[in-house]
Amino acid sequence: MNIRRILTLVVVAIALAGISLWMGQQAYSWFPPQASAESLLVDDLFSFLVTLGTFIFLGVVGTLTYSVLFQRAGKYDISDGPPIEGNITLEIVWTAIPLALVIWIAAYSYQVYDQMSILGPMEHVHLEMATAEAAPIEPSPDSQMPDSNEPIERIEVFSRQWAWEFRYPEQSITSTELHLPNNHRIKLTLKSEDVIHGFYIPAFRVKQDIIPNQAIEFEFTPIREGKYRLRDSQYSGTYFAAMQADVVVESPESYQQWLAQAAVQPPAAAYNPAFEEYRRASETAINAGWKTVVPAAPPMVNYSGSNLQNQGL
Ligand SMILES: [Cu+2]
Repeated sequence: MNIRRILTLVVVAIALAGISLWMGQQAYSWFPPQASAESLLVDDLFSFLVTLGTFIFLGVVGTLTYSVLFQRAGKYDISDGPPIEGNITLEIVWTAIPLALVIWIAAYSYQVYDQMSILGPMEHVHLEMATAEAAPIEPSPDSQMPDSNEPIERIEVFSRQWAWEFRYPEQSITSTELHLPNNHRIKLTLKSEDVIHGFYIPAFRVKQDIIPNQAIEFEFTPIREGKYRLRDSQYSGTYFAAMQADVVVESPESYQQWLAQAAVQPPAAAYNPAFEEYRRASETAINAGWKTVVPAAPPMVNYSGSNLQNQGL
């Protein structure tokens, strides 16, 4: 290969890298807002994967296009190509590069999961042992995670066909709207009373299956005030689509105010779209012929978000 060719290749590679980096930056621009510390980690990982993927895609498709356009055989040339066989260097290079990339992706993903502390039971045991030794956990400067001294809000999440119910055990408040203080570590205990449901808040980039007869601990940190949507990520039956709730992230002061207000409200049945739809369907004379699980009664809560009704759910 002469110098000119090598230079051309280097320039093309740099241009591709630039385009790939730009693509990586654009990759999550259409996502919901980054409302939790975890969302920054997840989006960075996503951006990294898109950058790598774009570089490989453009490299491969570009080479193919170049060959098709500029390396064509002559019009009536039906001879075979040159008999190339065996190239140890090439074999080593095209094994080593993908291997390095896969290890890089795996290490980076592991690191993200580690920072999100969602590595499963083994890892939790490990972490508890670490705190028992009373070793000071030094906050890494590049970490988005708040340090361990921050107060943790413990909230219980009950899922059932088809409703979400949130319980604040210290204040004995129940709600169908999840209120969270901004910039605080949240520890949820996820429980299901019937089938598998999935706890999913797209703006937080967190998703966790909820398994019946298990209390699943789940942590994250909201970092942006606003109203977000909690969805069920596991299909759980007829009125699955109605299984949504509002998540309100507010300043710690407003959160305390909300708790105080909710605490004095007497429990009342919340509007439950699944239950309402089922009731209306069973009132009509037409028998559709299909069976469904009867929705659970509307949750009795101190506080129910009012806007589910307005959204026609
Ligand atoms: Cu569900």
